Amino acid sequence: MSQPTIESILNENRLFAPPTELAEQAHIKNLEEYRQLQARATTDPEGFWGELAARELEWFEPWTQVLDWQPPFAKWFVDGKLNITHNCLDRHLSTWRRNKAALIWEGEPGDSRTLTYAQLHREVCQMANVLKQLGVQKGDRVGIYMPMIPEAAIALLACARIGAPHTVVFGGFSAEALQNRLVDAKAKLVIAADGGFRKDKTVPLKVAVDRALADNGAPTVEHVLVVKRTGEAVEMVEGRDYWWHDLQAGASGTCPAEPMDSEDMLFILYTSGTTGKPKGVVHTTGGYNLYSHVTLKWAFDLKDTDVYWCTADVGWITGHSYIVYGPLSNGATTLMYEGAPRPSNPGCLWDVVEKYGVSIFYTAPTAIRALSKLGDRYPNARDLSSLRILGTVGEPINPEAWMWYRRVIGGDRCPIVDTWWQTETGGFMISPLPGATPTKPGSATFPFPGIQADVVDMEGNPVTGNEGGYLVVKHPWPGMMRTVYGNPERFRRTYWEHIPPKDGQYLYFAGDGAHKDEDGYFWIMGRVDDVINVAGHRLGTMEVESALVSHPAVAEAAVVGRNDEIKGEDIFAFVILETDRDPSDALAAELKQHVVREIGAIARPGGIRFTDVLPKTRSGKIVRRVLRSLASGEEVAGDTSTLEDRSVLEKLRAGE
Ligand code: 6R9
Repeated sequence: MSQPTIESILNENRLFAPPTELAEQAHIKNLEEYRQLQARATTDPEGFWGELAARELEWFEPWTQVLDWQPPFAKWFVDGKLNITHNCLDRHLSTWRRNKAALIWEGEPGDSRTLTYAQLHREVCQMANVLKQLGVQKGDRVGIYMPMIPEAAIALLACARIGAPHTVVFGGFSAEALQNRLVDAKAKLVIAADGGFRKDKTVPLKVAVDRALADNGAPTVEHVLVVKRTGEAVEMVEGRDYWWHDLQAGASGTCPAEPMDSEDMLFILYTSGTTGKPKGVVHTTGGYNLYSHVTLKWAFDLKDTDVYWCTADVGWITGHSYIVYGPLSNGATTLMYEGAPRPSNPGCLWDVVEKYGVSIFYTAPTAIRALSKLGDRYPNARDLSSLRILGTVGEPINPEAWMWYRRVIGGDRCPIVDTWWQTETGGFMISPLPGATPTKPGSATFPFPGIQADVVDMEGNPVTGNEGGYLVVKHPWPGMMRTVYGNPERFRRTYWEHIPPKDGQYLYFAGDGAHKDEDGYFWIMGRVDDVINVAGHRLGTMEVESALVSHPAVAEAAVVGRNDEIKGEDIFAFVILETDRDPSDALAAELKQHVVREIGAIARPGGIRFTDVLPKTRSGKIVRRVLRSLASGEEVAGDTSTLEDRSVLEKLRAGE
């Protein structure tokens, strides 16, 4: 083999069967059923997706062709007409769900609101009319820069209602990041708030919008619509800025859903590349509606009786697919929380679970590790018995964090659904089905029905056994991104040209390392860009980090390669200790030995640095690129605008 693959050294054999009672009532009840679906989808993908699209969604006009595939460009449900907000709202109004809670919202200061389907529909229609009144037409892009308040969901849906693609920018991003995205998307209007509450502080947002628009910084933006959230003083520019509540007061609650072509753009969402400017990932209407709907329904076994809570931010794809569109399309109750664990209330998540009787809880490994560091006392102080399924997304989850999640939060009773996917994929790609799939801690298990995923080398040959390789998808799927906004060549280059077509099949390159074990379980090993090359052995970051986290003193770890004259690269580990442990040379030596014991001498960290902070994106992913520079004593290069907290850099530089 001319190109090196990635070696797997993790040894994890625990297996957890789906709970019997849950399986009996699940949408997909056993592995046999999963295999049948998968076999059908593989032999007849168009029949499989076409049937689901007809059964799960309402269409204004039917499609003439399920898939038009001109690699790497796909069209799904060609000529079909629909509106995703009709599927998320209107179709529920003629059923008993009319007065069911669609959105339950809990604000950080303790305020709360519940909107039924009828109420949500009305507010979405009002804002859709306001957008029209401000000159927004079908096809115009709208920027959204908001905290986690109901108006954020309403804003997305109002745009979709009139066919104006939205582009949500994380409320945590800087004015500069906002400006770049508004310029790239040529946004006509921005929906923002005065500010939001986060971790006991107010975060000003309108100020950042003003800065982004100053000196004609985003010349296409004509108006700014501002929700009053924190109540702090903001400057309103005459003729440009309007208060949401002022315009809502005069707006009609009726607004027909614009008939959209299945392939009309629904939204652009920017993902940060490590180099170059962020890519505008484009999703369209029909395929995305179906895919976010059916993945949530099956992977979380979503039922009408569930109270479903995803802790993501709407500025992340997880918020789009699994706080707003997926749950509402299913007629579910979706919970939205403005807050985050904070010094004044470390147990706030469990308060919310108890208060609303949350039955499905979906969060990120970073949160699970932070929560487990706080110990069992906060979750133990609340009644979590309403929970029946737990999910995770965003990074590989270390087996020990998985076990803690299962034991302490799930009471050893709830299946853990580890969902591997990306902004680009629109929805879950590799994930257990809680009634069907026996789970292994740290594995995302099997491809979702209809997804043909594999692990291959650089030539596209499948790799097996302990050998890891590159995660690819071999057949288009309805939720896939369609292009990079304004740059189809970048789309082709980034995702379709790393690995050549194999046997006439184009391979989507996800940029993640993975391996498949002898039972066919997929294990995600981390980003290919982060692979460490030690004396010719290519190691993924996840396995070494998991070995460190399995030591009782370690709460969180991040490993990177540091240049080494002899070995090429040497493993350097950044380690956050459990609250009750102190750093020492003896402990560093013990941790190195621990890694050797767990996975072998090859993975022995050359250096360990104890720290209290790690650089993370707002969605909780460790930014190893930054750590790599720090470990090698180099300047931090590349885009740091997506870091949640840039003061972390200063702290790490100062040796904290
Ligand atoms: C949904 C989302 C995508 C990248 C992806 C991978 C990592 C996400 C994961 C996971 C291991 C999981 N990732 N889920 N790695 N196990 N369950 O996170 O989208 O922000 O675009 O990030 O996140 O590296 O390639 P996005």
